[in-house]
Amino acid sequence: MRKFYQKIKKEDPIVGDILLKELKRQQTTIELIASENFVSENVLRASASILTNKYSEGYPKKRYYGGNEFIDQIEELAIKRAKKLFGAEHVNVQPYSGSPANIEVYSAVLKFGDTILGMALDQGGHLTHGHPVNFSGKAYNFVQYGVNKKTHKIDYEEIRKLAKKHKPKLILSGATAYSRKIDFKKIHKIAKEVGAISMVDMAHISGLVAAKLHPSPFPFTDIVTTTTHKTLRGPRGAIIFCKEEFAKQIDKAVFPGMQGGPHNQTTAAIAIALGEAAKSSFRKYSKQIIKNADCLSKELLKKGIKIISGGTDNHLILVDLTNQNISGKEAEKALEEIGIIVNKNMVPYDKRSPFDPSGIRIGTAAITSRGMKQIEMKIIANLIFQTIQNKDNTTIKQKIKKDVKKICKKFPLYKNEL
Ligand code: DSN
Repeated sequence: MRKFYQKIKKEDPIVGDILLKELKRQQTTIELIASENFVSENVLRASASILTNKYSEGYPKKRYYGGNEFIDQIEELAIKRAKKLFGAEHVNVQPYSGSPANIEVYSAVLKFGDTILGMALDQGGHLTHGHPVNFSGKAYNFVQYGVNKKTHKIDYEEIRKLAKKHKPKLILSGATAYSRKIDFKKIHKIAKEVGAISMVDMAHISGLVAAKLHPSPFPFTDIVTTTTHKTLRGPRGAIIFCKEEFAKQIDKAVFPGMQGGPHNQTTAAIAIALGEAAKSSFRKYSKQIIKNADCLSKELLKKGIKIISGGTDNHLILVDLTNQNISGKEAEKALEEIGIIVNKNMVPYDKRSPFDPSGIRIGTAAITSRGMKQIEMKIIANLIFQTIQNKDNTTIKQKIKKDVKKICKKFPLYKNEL
């Protein structure tokens, strides 16, 4: 891998040097961003492949450019694997990423101004689930639900009440900062009670769904979106799945409605990732992600750190720092200084601002890809705790930094030349 980037450095010293530095950063830090992962070497190879050279607007066998024989094969394969892995009726693998995928769904089945029920960002949702600064919140009339004030879990009765009151055309579930299982079936039933389309954005948990470790939104949900680079461990991209009745509208909304040429190198990498996710080793890996998150969460709780909803069922832990004399922003910074990478995050009913919220969000997918297990989770929990306690003590932080490097060395990342 180093050699690969050293070659770039010979021709373009500036870019080559940045790539080498980023490689070292990834190799020598503990990556706990809940939406990130480390892809396999084959996914990486395909992402950097010659398919980046090709234009192929349209869909397999219906392209606007010649020369797409092999591009058709790769896209058809990705579609076939996605259908099989999740049990979906129709699949579109062209969305550039999760945000465009969501907007493409809204534009496929709704009119501007229509009402959508979605989870608020500061309660665990996503920008594209109706935040006022996002296109979704400007173009559609979003009504937002959140989590219960006491349990910090989704309150399905609240969703039912809001659905009955506002009669949305679409009910959206899925989250970016919610650590519990989501009852997609219950939400689908509510949607049908009020005549709404049901939609699930399963981006964070799609790997766990593929591994049958989280209740699946298939086959009943009308439309499902996912990014491919989180627990699914693929390249940066997205997929839209839908029932056959929405297929034409969805495909039209993606191309030509929103996008131009698909990123074929990404499609190839998605096909590889879907192939990997169908293997029994992926289920074992996904089980370990959950075991690691559970262990890390319990270790932090033991140290008196508050965890939103009291624990986790998935890959994600939302840490509430309000009793720790440190804000989310300060914690993110102190942890980055010692080589542990997290993101500051709002906690439900946060009194602080999104720029300096009360929490941090932690995920275990990336470190599980490196091979770390419970024994490392105990050490990492202690390193997080020590850092939070000693945020201004440079000597202690220098020592913790050495411990982080030691763990990283034991779990090498991208040592092979690709
Ligand atoms: N940015 C992603 C996340 O961190 O959850 C969602 O798109």
